[in-house]
Amino acid sequence: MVVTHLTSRGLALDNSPEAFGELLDSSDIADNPIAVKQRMDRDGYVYLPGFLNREDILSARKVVLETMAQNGDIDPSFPVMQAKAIIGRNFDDIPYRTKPELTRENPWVVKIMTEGALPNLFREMLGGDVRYFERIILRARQPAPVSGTHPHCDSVFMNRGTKNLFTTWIPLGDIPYHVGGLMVLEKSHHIEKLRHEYSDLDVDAYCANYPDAEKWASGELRYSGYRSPEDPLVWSGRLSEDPVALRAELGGRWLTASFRAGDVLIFTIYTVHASLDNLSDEVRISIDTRWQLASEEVDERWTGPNPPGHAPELIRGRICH
Ligand SMILES: O=C(O)CCC(=O)C(=O)O
Repeated sequence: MVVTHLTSRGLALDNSPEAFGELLDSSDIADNPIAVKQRMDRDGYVYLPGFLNREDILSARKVVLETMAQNGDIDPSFPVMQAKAIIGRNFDDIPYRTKPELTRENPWVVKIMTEGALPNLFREMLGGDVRYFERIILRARQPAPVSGTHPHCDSVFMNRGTKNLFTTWIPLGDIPYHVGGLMVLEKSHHIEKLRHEYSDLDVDAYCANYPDAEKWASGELRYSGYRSPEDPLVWSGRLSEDPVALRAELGGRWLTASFRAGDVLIFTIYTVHASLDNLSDEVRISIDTRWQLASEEVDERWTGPNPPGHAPELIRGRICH
């Protein structure tokens, strides 16, 4: 692996062998769901290069990029599939994130989620009928100075149902290191302190036994713990602002890969992850989806024909200690 000058959140990553490495390629066990489950328990993630049909992924990408081209968010002087960024243009990617026609109604995404390799793997791995969250997130990550995703665990966004829940991160296109793919913090799912403190928090909850509870309940205040520098009233779910310091504190290595269309990275809701900054001249496109047993409790924010997401009516009070 030749990786130099990679950054995350604008900070140079320590690329020494103790601090940084490659995701383990598990394609040799892809057809053995028991082994996949064991590896998930051991490592907190399973990386399956080439597991999905590359052509389906590229078709899903095309649907997304054609919309972005129509909106003037990628450079029209290049072929649409290159997703060339427009220098100096910083668009808001939030409207893309859950847009149904690009995510849960994108026919190629539907195909990936309902046919073949992915549902079969989860069915076998979890030992029963499975479902995925209808709220699928699309990321259209622009080149730096827009930053990679801050370190977090998915638990704080989706822990109102079963915890036996898995994220699949799916690059919609090739994402070599400098385009800024996902990275997971090695063995972080085993860190007890994180599992029982940070991971138990809920981005849509406030402390009902604190004096300002009324203000939270009325929606005047919104956040529950760690403040986001961009909006001090919203907790963004961040575990840290600094992936380099976080790794030094928690140990393990940041693990990533030069991703290709067709790869899938699966991880637990307790696995700390973040992403590299996009140091290229193209927009980085990926989706993230969630899977669980159909028989287990679901998080209402992420499910249903029109998942409400982090809607104000779903804010809850909790007893804080
Ligand atoms: O794609 C990214 O940068 C972040 C993805 C993520 O946080 C997730 O899949 O849970």
